[in-house]
Amino acid sequence: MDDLREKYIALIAGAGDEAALEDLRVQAVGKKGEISLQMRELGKMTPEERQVAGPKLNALKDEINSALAAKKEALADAALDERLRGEWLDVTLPVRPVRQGSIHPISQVTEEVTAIFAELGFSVAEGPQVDSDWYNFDALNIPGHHPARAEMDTFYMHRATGDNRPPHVLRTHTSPVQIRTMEKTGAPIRIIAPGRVYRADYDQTHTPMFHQVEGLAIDKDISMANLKWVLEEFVKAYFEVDEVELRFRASHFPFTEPSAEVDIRCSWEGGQLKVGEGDDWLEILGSGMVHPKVLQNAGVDPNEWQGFAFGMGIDRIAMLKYGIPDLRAFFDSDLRWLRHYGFAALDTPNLHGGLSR
Ligand code: 2NM
Repeated sequence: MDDLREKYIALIAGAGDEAALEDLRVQAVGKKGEISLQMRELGKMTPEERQVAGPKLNALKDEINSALAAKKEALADAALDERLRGEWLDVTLPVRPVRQGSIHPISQVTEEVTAIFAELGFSVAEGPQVDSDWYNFDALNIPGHHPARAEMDTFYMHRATGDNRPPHVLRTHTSPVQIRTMEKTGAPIRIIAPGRVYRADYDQTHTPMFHQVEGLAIDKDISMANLKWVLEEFVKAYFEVDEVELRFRASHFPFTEPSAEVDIRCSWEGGQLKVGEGDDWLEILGSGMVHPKVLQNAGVDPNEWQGFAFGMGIDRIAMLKYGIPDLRAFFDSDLRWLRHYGFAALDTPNLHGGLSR
């Protein structure tokens, strides 16, 4: 019995895996194993011999079973350790260099413009992109026969058959936002309204959806002089130059009186735009003093208040600043184009860090 014990304890200790251990279990304590065979011998013994040998055999069987169980657990632990060693990873390592998303130039420029006007005391106003023709046209003193209202320029929303109320439109400018703001908050006002606008037009220089930013300042003593200063500050900050020269050309808009288109002095040496120097003029925006009828329509008393307004194309000033030649590329969703012109996702434009780092 001592030989059996020694033999199996040694074999179990040396078993390399669970399969080898199972073979040993069958060989030792299985139905036809060595211990079971010894148990069968008990029948041939005298009762005295059996009383000594029986418990010893049982104890041996228990001992081998516990040795098998302990070894099985040790093997499982070793297997787990081995697996963990293989699967170890350092969660503090930096991430793999994945290609990161980038900011679309139109978003970047919208942020830049917003940051500049925020510094000048203007907050951002927003409104619906589908609006009534009252807010988009009538309130702005644009009469029913005006060419801007023509079917071919404006996207009209269809009504259910039999519904004869006036149609809604996709806003053709962000001015309806200014009207809604005047109605809602009253004067004084300093806001800009950036956003998408829609016109039924598509060629090299026009897309049916584009982006505008309009500004509005209403107070008791606002004049064209204030408009000129604000626009000079804006142009200097936006093009990141110290000096600019603006040229106001008399113009006509239904919603302003007087109205002016504004050019900035520039040069195009070597195809590269330089703002503030040279002999060329670049048209960048339209502006004027808000028409008294428009103030009236929006519930602001024109005998008490007056103000300036202006509007410009975000897409256009983005092309100018970042040298983007083709307007249509803005909306092609071509990732190669975006990787070329896109901006780092985390550096939001602000005036202190430099707008366009
Ligand atoms: C422009 C040019 C001139 C303008 C006017 C208004 C409002 F609602 F206050 F009357 N908002 N924007 C305006 C004035 C827009 O875009 C070329």
